[in-house]
Amino acid sequence: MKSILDNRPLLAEQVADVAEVAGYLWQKGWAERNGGNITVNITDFADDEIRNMQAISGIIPIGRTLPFLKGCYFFCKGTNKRMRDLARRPMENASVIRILDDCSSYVIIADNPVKPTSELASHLSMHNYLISKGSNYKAALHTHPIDLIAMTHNPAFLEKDRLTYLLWSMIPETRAFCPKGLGIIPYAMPSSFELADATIKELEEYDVVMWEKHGICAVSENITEAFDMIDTLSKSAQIYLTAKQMGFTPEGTSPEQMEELKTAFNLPK
Ligand code: 2HA
Ligand code: ZN
Repeated sequence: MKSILDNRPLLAEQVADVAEVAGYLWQKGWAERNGGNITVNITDFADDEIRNMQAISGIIPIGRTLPFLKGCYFFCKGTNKRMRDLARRPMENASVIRILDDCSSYVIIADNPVKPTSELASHLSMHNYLISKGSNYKAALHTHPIDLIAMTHNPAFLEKDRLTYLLWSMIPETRAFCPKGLGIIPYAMPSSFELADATIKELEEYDVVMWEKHGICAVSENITEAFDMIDTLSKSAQIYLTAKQMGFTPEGTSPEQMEELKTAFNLPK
């Protein structure tokens, strides 16, 4: 079967990276059934032939107008599709969409008419925000990490930057590789515009945000970096949890050690 990836090695590489990350999400137990979603802005790979490709779906409304997405192309995991299937057969479990000139609707152009993720409103709102800020970020990842979600069931951890400092203090890497910390978004209905709006508000300050009692969302230059930030935060959560299971509260690195790290790595916060 003909694929949009044929003779486009750079685009194929992007899709292979998504498939690799989708496999990790499943292996980590963060992607039950159809849990989680991935979108990548692939507009840079849209050559003339892609721009002229016929739609293979009708026109589908986004539900809002996102002016910075005019003429953009996204690779999107399909709604109701499983991460473990995306890992094995990415082009059957995802699709490429074109945002139309009205900036409030899209069509699917390849390879199959797979309707994009239920969290498309949040994902496209995030991409619109990132482009408006001149960001070079192209990837958005939402997943359900057990340890980090469990922490959001404790109201004490929902205070601004409480989890950020706790997780940073478990292992120096977390501060170095997730330097803006972890934003917290109060519970909102999955797939809602309320959740989308709260998410883009927090992106002003963070690259990774928790959706209370639901999951996590990260944006980055590429899907691998987005995954790595969540993986690093989850490692810290695991260290905290392991110490708690051993019967003690972990000491955490001291404020002086944190400050030293901030200076050495030239960190923003
Ligand atoms: O795609 O995770 O938040 C399934 C979800 C919705
Ligand atoms: Zn979810």
